[in-house]
Amino acid sequence: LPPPDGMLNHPGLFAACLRPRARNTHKGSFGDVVLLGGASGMAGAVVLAARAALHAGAGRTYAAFIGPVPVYDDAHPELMCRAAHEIDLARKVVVAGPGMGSGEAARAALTAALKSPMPAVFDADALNLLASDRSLMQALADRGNLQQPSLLTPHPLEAARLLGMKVAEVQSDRLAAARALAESANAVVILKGAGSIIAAPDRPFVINPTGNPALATGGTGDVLAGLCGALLAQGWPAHEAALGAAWMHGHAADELVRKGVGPIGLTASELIPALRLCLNQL
Ligand code: B4P
Ligand code: MG
Repeated sequence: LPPPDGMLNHPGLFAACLRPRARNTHKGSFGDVVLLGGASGMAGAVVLAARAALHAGAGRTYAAFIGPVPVYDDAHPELMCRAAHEIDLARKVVVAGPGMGSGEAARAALTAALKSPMPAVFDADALNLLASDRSLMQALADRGNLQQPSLLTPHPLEAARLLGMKVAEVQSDRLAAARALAESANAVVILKGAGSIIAAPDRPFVINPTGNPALATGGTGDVLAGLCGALLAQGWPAHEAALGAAWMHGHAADELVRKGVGPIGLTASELIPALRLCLNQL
């Protein structure tokens, strides 16, 4: 990606997906996304991902909880809160993993997500579950054969678990690790960290130039996953969604740091409206 040149620079590799909204349009045109996670004690992860999807333009956003279901999100009553075992995944982009846990209910929810014909994002505990079970990993690879796009968003520890390596091995050759994972999962991969790598089978890799250490705080990964889901719901192809999400996530953090909101003390919640600004300015 070219480095940013002011807020209105168009990052060339995903510029074609940045289209103005038609005047005569409605929420059905911007897709449904369901954020699947939120085991007991980890509800915040799925709420952050859902708020990110909402602010990134998804038409309808559902937060589906493995654990106790809040009546609604106080700060964002626009979000529809559901129990994970009750959510109807038909015609919804799924983002599985934020705060999902690793119990039987999480496994059942992930199994359902893997069967969805819609594009899907797998993050956090969904990746850890995939790493622990060959049959789930096979189901993921099968999605690619069926032209059901999958996007994986591992941090280096999650990538190491998926590849059966140590974190140091992943970090010593991040390009090779991202490529190996994209091949074995038959999916688009964002290997996160300073200089996130976007890899996909049969595509050249891309190193994302945006972002900074302000992002090294809890919840920013959940925000990235929600952003990926919203872009997929709005019809972005998986590779472009990965490029755009990684670039905008980092760029929003760079802009916040420029204004003094970080590098110390940036919160994942503050990143969300900055992402909306970035998308609208692009
Ligand atoms: P978890 O407990 O699994 O953390 P999490 O819930 O996934 O956190 P979150 O979702 O908020 O953040 P994520 O990393 O997904 O465990 C984290 C553990 O994994 C760490 O304790 C560590 O052991 C290991 N780990 C994670 N990252 C590592 C790394 N880079 N090197 C070695 N070990 C690592 O998402 C964070 C987001 O912020 C990503 O988009 C990332 O690209 C971005 N980001 C973070 N630091 C950045 C930086 N310096 N520059 C640019 N972007 C950065
Ligand atoms: Mg994470």
